[in-house]
Amino acid sequence: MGKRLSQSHAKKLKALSNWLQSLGEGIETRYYVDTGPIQDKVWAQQAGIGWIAKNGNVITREYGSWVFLGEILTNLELTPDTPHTEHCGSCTKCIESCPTDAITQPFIVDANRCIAYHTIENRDEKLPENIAENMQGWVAGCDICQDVCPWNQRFATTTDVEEFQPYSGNIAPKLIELATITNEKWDKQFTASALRRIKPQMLQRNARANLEASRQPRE
Ligand code: B12
Ligand code: SF4
Ligand code: SF4
Repeated sequence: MGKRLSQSHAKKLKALSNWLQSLGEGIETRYYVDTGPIQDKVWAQQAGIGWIAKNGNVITREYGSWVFLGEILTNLELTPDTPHTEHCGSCTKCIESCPTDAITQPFIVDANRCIAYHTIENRDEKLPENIAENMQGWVAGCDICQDVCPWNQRFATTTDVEEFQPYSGNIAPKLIELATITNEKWDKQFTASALRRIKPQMLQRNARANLEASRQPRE
């Protein structure tokens, strides 16, 4: 995932950090939200928030895997929660649904085969063939292995936090427009958004790969 998450997550962590520090003298805090060399998922499971699932994401009972993970490091003595147990059971839906076979074994995602990696992080001019041919409409990340997950389909509730809603102008953009997006339009459309990690040239490349794949006859 990109290093630049929406500022609203950091704001909430900052407020909680400030409150923790106000509890006494000498209390130190440091917070991260996809921003530091720290294993977000491992600590989420240890803290009882959810479990690391076969699709590589942490699943919570309340919101499924539709959560960003953040943490605060502190010297404040706290009573730990119980680590979460794993509840994927015998399900393998995510593994079967990944169009590029990126989940090479349960719990292991091979980033080199993952559409999310290539759309967000790969800066090459061209995408590898097995990715370009199987994008299924994705231009910024990929949620297929989460969309098919029963925990997301059946149990996840939608957030009521206003700042976590998507920017209205960014919902369902047209591939044909993204394929030729100018630097100016990109700058205007993706202000202060996690999507800024995907530079205009990358968005163009990703959109074009989708358009080309939809023109190819499937065998
Ligand atoms: C690098 C990274 C990526 C990379 C690489 C992921 C990968 N699996 O290699 C890419 C760009 C592909 C990526 C994609 C996505 N990411 Co990302 N990503 C990260 C990041 C920055 C670090 C994860 C990491 O590398 N950890 C270190 C490695 C060692 O851990 P790991 O990959 O989880 O591996 C564990 C197991 O897989 C296992 N393991 C790994 N390799 C091997 C090998 C063997 C032999 C064995 C036995 C075990 C094993 O052990 C590890 C420890 O438990 C975290 C943020 C953070 N700081 O934690 C976000 C994070 C994991 N990403 C996140 C998100 C949202 C996504 C996407 C959904 C974004 C999107 N919509 O496209 C996709 C999902 C792809 C997927 N199915 O996992 C969220 C997940 C939220 C959640 N509910 O869990 C995180 C936590 C960011 C955040 N703070 O919210 N991501
Ligand atoms: S994010 Fe997409 S490409 Fe990556 S493992 Fe999940 S389904 Fe496969
Ligand atoms: S689809 Fe099934 S196996 Fe994959 S993460 Fe969800 S519950 Fe686990």
